[in-house]
Amino acid sequence: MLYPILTASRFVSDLSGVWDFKLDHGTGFEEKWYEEPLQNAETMPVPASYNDLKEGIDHRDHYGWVFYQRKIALPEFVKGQRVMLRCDAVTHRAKIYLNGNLICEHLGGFLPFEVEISDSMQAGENLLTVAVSNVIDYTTLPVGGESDIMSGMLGGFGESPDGKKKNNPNFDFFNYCGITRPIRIYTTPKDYISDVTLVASVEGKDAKIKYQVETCGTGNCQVEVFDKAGKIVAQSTGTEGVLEIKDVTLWQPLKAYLYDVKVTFAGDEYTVPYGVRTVRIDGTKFLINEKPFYFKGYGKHEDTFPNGRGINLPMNTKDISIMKWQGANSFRTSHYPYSEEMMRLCDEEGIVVIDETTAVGINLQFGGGANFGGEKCSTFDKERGVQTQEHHKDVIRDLIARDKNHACVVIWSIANEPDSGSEGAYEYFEPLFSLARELDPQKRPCTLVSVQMANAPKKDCTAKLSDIICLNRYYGWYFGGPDLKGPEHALRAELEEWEALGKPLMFTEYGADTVMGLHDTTPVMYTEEYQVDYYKMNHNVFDSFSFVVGEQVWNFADFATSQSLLRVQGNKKGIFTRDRKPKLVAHYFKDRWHEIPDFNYEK
Ligand code: BDP
Repeated sequence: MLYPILTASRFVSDLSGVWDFKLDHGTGFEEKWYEEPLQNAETMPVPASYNDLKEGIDHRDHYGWVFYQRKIALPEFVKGQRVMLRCDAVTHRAKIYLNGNLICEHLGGFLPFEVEISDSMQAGENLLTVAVSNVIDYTTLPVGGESDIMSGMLGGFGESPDGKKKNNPNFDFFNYCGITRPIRIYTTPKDYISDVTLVASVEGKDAKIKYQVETCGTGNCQVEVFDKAGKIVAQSTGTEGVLEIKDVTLWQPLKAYLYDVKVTFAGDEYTVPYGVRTVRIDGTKFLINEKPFYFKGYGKHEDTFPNGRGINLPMNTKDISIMKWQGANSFRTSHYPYSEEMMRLCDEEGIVVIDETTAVGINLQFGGGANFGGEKCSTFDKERGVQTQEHHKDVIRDLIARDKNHACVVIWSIANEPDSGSEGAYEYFEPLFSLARELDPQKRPCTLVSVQMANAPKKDCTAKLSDIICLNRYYGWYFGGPDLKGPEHALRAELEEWEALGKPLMFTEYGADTVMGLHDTTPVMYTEEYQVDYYKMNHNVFDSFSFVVGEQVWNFADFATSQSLLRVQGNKKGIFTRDRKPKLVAHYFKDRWHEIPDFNYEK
């Protein structure tokens, strides 16, 4: 799906601003709130998560639907154009009404969707209502359980006396929701470009870009490639073909270079910024532009105060600046696709990205399998387990459709910490890997991010399915510690087993909760000194295996989670605090990562 941009043939109007808003305690649809202006509405900014923007648990812990509303109108000059309403992300489920009529429904909180409104708009003012639900369960991604993974084992008091239901995420980040990314109206001519697919190959100093343009209507198609100076370097006609660039400038990690690929069809124009680079795996090496790359970076979250998961452009820029300060070159979009603005920024800035789906929580063994009030149920149990596979396929389709042309994306992560060692896991995941491989025109490597379990190299279906093994390991935190000798030994023993597989392996999570300001001469857990020692121990091990091709810490910054005894106002594993102040360990990483080259680190 094309990102909405302003061109000579397309107009974009961003609907960001303050909308009317109302929490629905169960009567919104019955009373048809979408037909009339909302009564007793509150103000609410769009885009943002609503949870932290008003005081009290009614907003923060709301369960169910909320209604957003505003008036929209179309100016005369768009008459005769195709007019689209595009939502970049509504978390997790959306119903869109125009003048009281349902015009669109969407499931999944982190990917864009759109609906044509050319014929449903009336002259003058129109009432736009977006109803949003945050309810997660065993059919949604991410997955919600019957009991919170962090507090479930300790038991709550069940439902509250007033019958209020609760969201119980099967994952460790706050279930922020609302209209979290922009909603826009954009226009195209009636004959228009609907998609562009670009795949580059490099031979010597030259590159070939295979292109395919999808169109609606009739007209001639022309494609031109411009360099940074605005000079034409390649061109072709027709909706399919090859663009040849002589003496190409490659897109490199931290040394980005983007061409502008401009497509013209009938009266429509659209430009894709495009970086030429190659990615492939050779034995135990991960090659970018044919050179062995070493991932240095982070698992992240889209999580800031008070936006919640709402887009925060300044913080995206700040985060990338901090990454560069620290000598990092990459991150993973844990645990959902990030905004299109962030992906475009990473293309511009040369940050390498592992692009993850919303599949987090496909693991009913979390919290000791307490999801059924202590009664265990296997994750892929046909009747009682997760029912997410079809939706998971849709997410993979939509993610690849959105991000396929990004140079920054080098790996697709199919899921985070699923129950990939259990019965039924291979059958669940094999079709998903096949689908991703079939759909990605660039054939990037695929992985699933693997949870710590006993005997993983033998049991975990990632061994068979993934092109690169990605491990989340907590030796010295959840598993062992504070004495780090035992964990070091166990980590080494596990890596020796993975090595036999002959695939590259990287760490996508390892970390220790650390409360900024806690210090001790003898490192004890939660102090800044312990975090440093924890990472040093892990690096001792990583550095002795040449098939380890990367280290992404957990987490870039502290972040909000559900409340529980294990979480002190959120997850504190950040290298930085939530407001991006460095902990002691940030300086240790700065020294280490500036020493480690981006290429040819592991001999
Ligand atoms: C891993 C999860 C991540 C958590 C992390 C932790 O992938 O989402 O936040 O552990 O416990 O299991 O800090």
